[in-house]
Amino acid sequence: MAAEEKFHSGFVAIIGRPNVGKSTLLNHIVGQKIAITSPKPQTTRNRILGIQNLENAQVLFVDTPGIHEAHSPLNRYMVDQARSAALDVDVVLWLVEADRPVDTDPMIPKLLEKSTRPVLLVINKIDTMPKDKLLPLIAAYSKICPFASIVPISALKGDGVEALMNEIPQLLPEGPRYYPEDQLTDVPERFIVAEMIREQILMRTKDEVPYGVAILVERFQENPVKNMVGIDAVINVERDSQKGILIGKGGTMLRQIGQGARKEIERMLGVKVHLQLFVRVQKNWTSSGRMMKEFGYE
Ligand SMILES: Nc1nc2c(ncn2[C@@H]2O[C@H](COP(=O)(O)OP(=O)(O)O)[C@@H](O)[C@H]2O)c(=O)[nH]1
Ligand SMILES: [Mg+2]
Repeated sequence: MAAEEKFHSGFVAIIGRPNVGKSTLLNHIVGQKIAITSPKPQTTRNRILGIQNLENAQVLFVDTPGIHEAHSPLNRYMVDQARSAALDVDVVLWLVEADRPVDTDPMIPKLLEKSTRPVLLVINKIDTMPKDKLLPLIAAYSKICPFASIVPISALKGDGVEALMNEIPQLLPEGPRYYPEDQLTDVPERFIVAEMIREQILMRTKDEVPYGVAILVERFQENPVKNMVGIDAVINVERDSQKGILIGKGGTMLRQIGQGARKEIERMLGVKVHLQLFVRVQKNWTSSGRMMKEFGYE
């Protein structure tokens, strides 16, 4: 028998400031939308696993909330998720944006100092800047930390992602395939459904409204005979005024949120979906540990 190549597996955290494109990269890697994205910061609230199956490796990517100065309990929870993921993995991908000046905030370098794991600096969104600006940017970043390498990419267009992926398996320890080959994530469909509803709210509302919502899927009922799924979900908000905004004049806003989310959910599940949304006020839930826990942020 020919000598078999060793199998590698392990965890790779995708970290960075809010909005740099972490979830966009995760979706591109697994080839399916498992993490919601938006132009607003603090879109991602939880760690989300994306599984990449290769012939000789299984790479477990962990998408994380953006690292920032957090003040509210919910934001502190989010940043804690990211910080612990960064220290808990085999490889760290630190994403920064190409169209921004060099990120000199010491928060992330200080965090990475605590880890002995290799860190790859990923310069994302290179589609938004002239090519001749790239080399000076790489040179400037290389002074910040001893990176295992610096890789420019566009997570949106896919440029450079393959080069980035080629670097990763060799940095992982030898290990088994932890998850079956056809599995893309460990989060339940219900979670992704709730996130897709929240994504529509991020797209369609502004100011503090999207930051005050938590979605609970109360019913997820498969009907194999009709080949459809019935879903009831509650949008919890912090204040009466937010409830009014989310329902909108004559219910138009809630209808738009429902239609947009239903399309995304149907694409994911591959069946017809009947989606019913309700809005409920849970006064100041983002500062209540008990309610945060109830909504899955614990
Ligand atoms: N032009 C461009 N936009 C990107 C790229 N990657 C992400 N974005 C956009 O940046 C915004 C934030 O992306 P998201 O993945 O939610 O960022 P996260 O907060 O780091 O997870 C979204 O509007 C994305 O479409 C990229 O490579 N190029
Ligand atoms: Mg994200």
